[in-house]
Amino acid sequence: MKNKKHLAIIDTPFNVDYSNGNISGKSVINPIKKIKDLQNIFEDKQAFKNIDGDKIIYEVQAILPVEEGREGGLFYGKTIIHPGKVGNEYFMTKGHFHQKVDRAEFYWGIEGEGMLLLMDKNRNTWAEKMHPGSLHYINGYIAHRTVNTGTTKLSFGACWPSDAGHNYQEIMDNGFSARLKEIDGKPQLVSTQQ
Ligand code: PAN
Ligand code: ZN
Repeated sequence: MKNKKHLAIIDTPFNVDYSNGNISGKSVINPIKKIKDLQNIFEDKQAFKNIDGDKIIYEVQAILPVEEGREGGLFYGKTIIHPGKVGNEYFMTKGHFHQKVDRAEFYWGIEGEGMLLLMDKNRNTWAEKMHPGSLHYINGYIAHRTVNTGTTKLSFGACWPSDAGHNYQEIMDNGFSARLKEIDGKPQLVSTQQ
């Protein structure tokens, strides 16, 4: 059979706009998380109820060139977290361990200011500052959540193995052992452990 790609110059399948990280190309997916999708994520239940459930908290653009769960491929994504707070806790992602828990990931800051919250299996939590140009290696076995601590949108890129999967349940049930709150006008990590 004739190989159609032999000696062929083909169109670039995907493009990234380096001013804002936007991804274009066929089969870019665009899941959106609204406040109503983030039940039990934020601490202040009253402040949570007072926000319109349709308010968009974060959006993802992702390229999944192979089927999710297949070993050997890579996924590429961009996340935008809008600025804002629920009470004094900044808008953030749900956060997850990978389903295949040893799978690692790269994140890199594109726009805005934030923090990458990381937690190991023993529930030790720490945070890395995110800003345009910051680069973060997230080892396997480490839960990760991103937080917009600024007043403009936080955008960051990500690349992760196609068989990593997402374990959201662990975080839904037990959360991280610290929350990022605005205290005295600046972001501070506050322990949730007794
Ligand atoms: C990222 C995240 C993305 C949204 O692509 O999936 O930032 O965060 P949540 O998945 O926690 O809602 C990633 O870490 N992929 O593995
Ligand atoms: Zn991940």
